Amino acid sequence: MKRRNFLATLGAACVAGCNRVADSQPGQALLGAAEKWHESAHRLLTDRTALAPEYPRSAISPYFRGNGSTDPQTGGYPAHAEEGFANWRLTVGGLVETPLSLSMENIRRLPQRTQITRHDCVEGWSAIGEWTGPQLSLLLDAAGLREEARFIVFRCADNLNGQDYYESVDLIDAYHPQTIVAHRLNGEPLPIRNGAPLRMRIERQLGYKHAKYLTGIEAVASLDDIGLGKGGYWEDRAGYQWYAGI
Ligand SMILES: Nc1nc2c(c(=O)[nH]1)N[C@H]1C(S)=C(S)[C@@H](COP(=O)(O)O)O[C@H]1N2
Ligand SMILES: [Mo]
Repeated sequence: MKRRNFLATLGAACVAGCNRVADSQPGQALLGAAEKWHESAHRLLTDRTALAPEYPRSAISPYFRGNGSTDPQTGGYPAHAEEGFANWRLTVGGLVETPLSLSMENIRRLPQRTQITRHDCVEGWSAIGEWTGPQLSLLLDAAGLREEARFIVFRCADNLNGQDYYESVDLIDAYHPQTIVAHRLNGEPLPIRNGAPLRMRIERQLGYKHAKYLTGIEAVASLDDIGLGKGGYWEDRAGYQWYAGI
């Protein structure tokens, strides 16, 4: 736990204090070096397939706050919300053998995993919640990843300051047993503020990696041509680390 907190704090300290540094050329190099250091140190110190801690029901936070987008007004989202997300679809595409388009019913009928975990946001808050949904690995295996696939990109319905939110992970996190496509929080369908009707839970990564309002899952060989090329909304804009392992 100490090590986990240490690494989380390291990430948090940098994000809070490094925005100005991130704008300068030497700053970029420094952040790049720091990220590489974090990634390799983390690889040495931890087994990336190890499970994140899980908690008893008594530890669940009474209120799981929403952060970032909490009520999207784009991508047809308000209309979906009005009909209780009855016609929401999740696509699985890119470098796969069989592209999928799944209904909420399809997703609810898959084998489910439930886990009580702690969410750590770089802005300095945490919350514990119980999440339920199928493992991402099930969906990827159902679609059949092609050999060239190296990363999984998550597409979202919301738009922050005019740009679509997105995120990505490598295949180690994509196939981690606690990486799930969650549709329930604390036994109820996801509230809108927490990403209804579907959001990622990637328990070995910091909060911004957990894409909410999930519309698509895309297998790619490179992140260069996705968004601005850094692998995520905040990575593109604020110099957040792409590898946000905890
Ligand atoms: N689509 C989308 N996903 C997102 C965000 C967002 O603004 N849009 N914010 C991220 C951040 S910074 C955090 S901490 C968590 C917050 O999840 P919560 O709203 O359930 O607390 O969602 C992450 N996923
Ligand atoms: Mo966050």
